Amino acid sequence: MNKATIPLLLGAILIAAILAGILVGCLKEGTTVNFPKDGVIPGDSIPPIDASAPAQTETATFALGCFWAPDSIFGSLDGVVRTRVGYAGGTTESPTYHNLGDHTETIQIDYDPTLISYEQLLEIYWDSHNPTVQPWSRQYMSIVFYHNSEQRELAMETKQLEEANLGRPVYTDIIPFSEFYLAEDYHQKYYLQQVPELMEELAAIYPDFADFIDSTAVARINGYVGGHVTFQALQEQLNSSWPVSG
Ligand code: MHO
Repeated sequence: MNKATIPLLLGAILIAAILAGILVGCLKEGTTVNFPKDGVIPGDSIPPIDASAPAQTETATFALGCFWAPDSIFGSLDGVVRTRVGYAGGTTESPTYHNLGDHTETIQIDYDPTLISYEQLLEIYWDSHNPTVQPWSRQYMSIVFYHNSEQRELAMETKQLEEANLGRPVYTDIIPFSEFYLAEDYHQKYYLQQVPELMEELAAIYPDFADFIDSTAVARINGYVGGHVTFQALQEQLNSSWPVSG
């Protein structure tokens, strides 16, 4: 080895180390690395939590940026019966992800009001995004779509509290709910859909994708994949009948 090749060799090692660092960093960012995938779904039929879902639910509709993360966060909560993501707030007919028009990415939550309140959902809503940043597109607006006057009052009150606490204006619109357009299948429970091992098992239990979207068990598993439910809590949840206590 002559003297000229040593710096070259050192340079190559340095570049390799930097690339490896970037790669490891990226993997850490992901939601689908390093959690048990075996034994997540008990049995091969509809879990008890789904078989006993309450008939009486209320609905909350929120926009808080990209809908993938909120689907996982709200789906993890005791008292939340089902979640779905879609588009709302605009006038464009039949929006799609690539033809959103003036709509905003939105999550809709059916919940059991005897187990979780609208106020508690609002608390998580405010905690899960930064509404003091002016939205840079209609796709990612911060909006509370209220379904009744009680929801409207609570949204306005908590928005004021949020502004007082943060000491900055909160750019959240509070508007009446009108229409919700369900997003494409590949956006529903998006984090979970990135885990083929779990999706394979779930496809056998929910051959109809509409049932997959509406399942409480699937919402909780998506919460688990997003890191919002522990393995043990998930097992207890899936095996419980309503009312489920945390
Ligand atoms: N940062 C995400 C946003 C997707 S979300 C459905 C992406 O484009 O990968 O808007």
